[in-house]
Amino acid sequence: MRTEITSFCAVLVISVFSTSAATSVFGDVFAWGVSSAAYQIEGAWNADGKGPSIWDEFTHKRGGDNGDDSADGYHRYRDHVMHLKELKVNHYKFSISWSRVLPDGTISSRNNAGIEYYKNLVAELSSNGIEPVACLYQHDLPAALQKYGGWMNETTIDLFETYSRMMFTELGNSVKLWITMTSPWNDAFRGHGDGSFAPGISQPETAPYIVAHNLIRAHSRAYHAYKEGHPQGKIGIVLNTDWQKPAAAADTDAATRGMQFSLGWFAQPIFGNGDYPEVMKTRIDTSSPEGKSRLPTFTSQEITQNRGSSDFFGITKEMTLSVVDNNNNMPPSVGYMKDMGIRGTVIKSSEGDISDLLLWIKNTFNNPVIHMLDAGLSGCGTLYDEDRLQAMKQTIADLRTAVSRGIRLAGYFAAQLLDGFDWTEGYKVKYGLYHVEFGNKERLQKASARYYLTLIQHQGNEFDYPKYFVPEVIRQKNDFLRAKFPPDFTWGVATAAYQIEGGWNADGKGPSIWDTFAHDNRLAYSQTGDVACDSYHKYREDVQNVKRLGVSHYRFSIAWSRVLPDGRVTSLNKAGVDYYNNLIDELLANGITPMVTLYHWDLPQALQDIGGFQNASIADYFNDYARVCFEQFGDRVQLWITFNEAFVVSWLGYGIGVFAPGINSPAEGVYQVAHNIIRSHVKAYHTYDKLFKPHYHGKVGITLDSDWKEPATSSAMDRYAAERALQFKLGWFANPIYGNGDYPAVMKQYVGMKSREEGRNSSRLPVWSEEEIKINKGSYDFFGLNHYTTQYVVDNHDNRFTYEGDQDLYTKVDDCWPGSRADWLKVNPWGLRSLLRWIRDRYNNPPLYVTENGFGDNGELDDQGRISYYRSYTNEMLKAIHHDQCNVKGYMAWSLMDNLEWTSGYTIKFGLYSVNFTDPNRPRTIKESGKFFTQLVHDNGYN
Ligand code: GBH
Repeated sequence: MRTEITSFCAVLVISVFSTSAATSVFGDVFAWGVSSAAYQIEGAWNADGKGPSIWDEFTHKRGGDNGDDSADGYHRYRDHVMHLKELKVNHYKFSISWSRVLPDGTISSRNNAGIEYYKNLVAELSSNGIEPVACLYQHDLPAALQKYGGWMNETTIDLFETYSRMMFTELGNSVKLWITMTSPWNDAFRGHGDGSFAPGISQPETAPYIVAHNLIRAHSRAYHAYKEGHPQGKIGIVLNTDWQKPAAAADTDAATRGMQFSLGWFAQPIFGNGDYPEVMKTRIDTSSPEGKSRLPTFTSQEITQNRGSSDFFGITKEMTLSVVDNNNNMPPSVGYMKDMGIRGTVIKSSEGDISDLLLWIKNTFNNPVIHMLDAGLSGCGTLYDEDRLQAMKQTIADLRTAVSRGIRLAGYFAAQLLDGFDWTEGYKVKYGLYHVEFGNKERLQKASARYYLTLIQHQGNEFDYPKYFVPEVIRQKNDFLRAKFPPDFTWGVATAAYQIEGGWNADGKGPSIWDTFAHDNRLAYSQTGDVACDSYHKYREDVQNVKRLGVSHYRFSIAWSRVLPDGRVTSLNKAGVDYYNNLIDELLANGITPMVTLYHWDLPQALQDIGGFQNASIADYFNDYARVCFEQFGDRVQLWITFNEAFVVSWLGYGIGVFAPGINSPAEGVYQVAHNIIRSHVKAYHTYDKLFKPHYHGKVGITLDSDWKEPATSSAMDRYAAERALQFKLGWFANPIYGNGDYPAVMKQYVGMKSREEGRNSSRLPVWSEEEIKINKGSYDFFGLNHYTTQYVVDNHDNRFTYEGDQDLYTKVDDCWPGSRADWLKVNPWGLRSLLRWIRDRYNNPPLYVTENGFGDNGELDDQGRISYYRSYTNEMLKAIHHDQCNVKGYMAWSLMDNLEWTSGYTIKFGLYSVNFTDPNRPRTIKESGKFFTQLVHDNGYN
């Protein structure tokens, strides 16, 4: 009975499977492949006896990027095969580095280690069911041969044949598909015409023609050599070209000429009549000395050898050009370009280009079997390469059209397996389906890879665009939303006491831990906040500047030790209280609502002297201080923030000590400090709630900072790791206050587990009592969020027993995110939207103020980087409100003006106003971003 059911199922499965197989437009036998090239990914440029190639010499001489290490493919070929399996491709095209197997290019220099490498690669591929496609030559001629002229010298043809024969012998049992060379046009023109490729020769009159001539002859020799011994195997050539379209009807001949000069140059001898295109012969002859054409001539024997010397036509389509006739070509164009007599402008590739190109090949070169090697779209290396994915989708749609036009398409090879060295561009552009982290050589799958593997599963047929390739938030990143913020949305700007006030010891102010830290030369260039923007004296001007922006709110912080010089209520300093009273009154008189932060990192030194936030009694001191502020200012201040960035205080201040008070306690202190900050917040919250709210009706919240953490890959492990990272960073504080009153479950689990591993019998993470959980929970009226940037998260075992190590992950940034003056700040606007959604989902969509967001630069007045930052981040916030119903109430730009950027001193500027710190008057000047922001606030959105 059981067997019957099983076999019934099996039949069912098979029939379903074969139905879909039969419907593939590409037929049952189709090569789905990926391509790579030796110099682009192997690295190990001089390992195990490898000789230098012309690319090694070229890049070393040129300076800048080179392929010395690249993706280290030489040592990591097993990883590659694993990725190929993930992709479910059935073919892999790689190229052999000639000088790895024959270091000086000749047979006498045979290097067994090099041969072994390719044998291992091929064996690994074969044993995993992947068909190896070996290319004998892709641009990396042994440097030793260049000494004798390289491809300018006919002898190279013989040496290439010998080398090829050796490789056929070594690998011929396993490799049944060969490519003699890939993109020889590059060697001819780029290598010898404009000199942008190795060997860097720029002799466009004749050299390209001689080189192409020798390459074609070398190709056909290798072809015949292979066919002698392997009549069953297949061997061909891959040619690269741009698709050249006439700009107007009158340019039709010019466009065809362009195609003949680039593609026909190689294709006509090999796939056509065995000789160069007529148009090349005539045009080059006419402009050459009588009887001495710059275009070499094939002998009749060579013509016979050329003709049909390829079992398939490999084609790489690069750009699309719009071509105009340029027969009256003016200098400086000489030689090849002038002979061609066209001018091409790169235009955006459009649907139909590839199928038109393939149709042209079909009609011009006797309908050959074609393998498409997609040059793909280059990217800056993001893991979410939506644009490259779309380009591949378009290519495949084109290939379906091509097939319907009767083109004999046998395979598609996506470019490329890995990010690698890109010839003229070095590492600036990325083509990989897998991202390579060039530091540790780690590979991560991009969205385009996920697209490709799904495409292969669908055998090239169309399928619904799966949302998981690229999260919706990211896909919508370029859809700028033109809409308004809610009518009651509040706009403001933010500052912090130590960063702007100065007057560090004026009128009875006590020292804070930042005064101590700065005076201890812990800030860049030994700078201090002694004077800063001198806002202690210039607050009236500040208020006018706030007003000029048209915002309704100003977020500033109170310096605890200005109000209570030794931190305790007994030390109340009337002058300090007056200062804030004056500031608040001035704001109100100008129609601006104050939002007050009680603690922006400047603990009274006197309280640090008794342990600061490591001392549990800090909660009482903080509560007393908060009460003083509520008493003194609460009649006019209705928006209170207890703490700014509890994480920074805990980790930077007490974990690794890079911020004041500079304490190093990354395993235990850090958790105790966080615990005490939460206790302090909760206490002060309830103090306000009980004693002040009934009269003043104000609101109290805490400001937490968080970057967005995006999983580096779609793997479950990385997704868990990203969630864990957010829980450790934001949930650490948010879960007790905005969630269930306790630490996040995953934190309790991980810190507990790590503490046990370490041999402790209790967790380094403190435990909340039932009572505490009750009062923690809901101790807020709003959520304050500071947000600046994003990281990718990779799951990773970490054996350090610290707050960082406890998380078992590491983070990295995206090559595509623009940088800023601050190392830590990369621009990734959609991170804000993602984070707002995350908070919405975890904490029941609390009313939220973005209490900081901003961009650091050198302080220029025409600060376009900041404008673009604000424009894109606020637009993502707008999407979060409109599309995601996030309960965002307001937004405070960081910062009103340039100020003391903590340990960076005055080197990094975040202001909407510039401040001249060398002038004792500290004059302020509005920046372009200030004007932009004013407009945004005025419009309350984007029209
Ligand atoms: C905000 O913190 C602060 O609230 C604000 O005062 C500050 O001016 C603003 O950012 C701009 O930095 O490389 O070791 O120096 C945002 C969170 C925490 C991010 C500290 C930068 C620097 C760490 N910041 N971090 S370090």
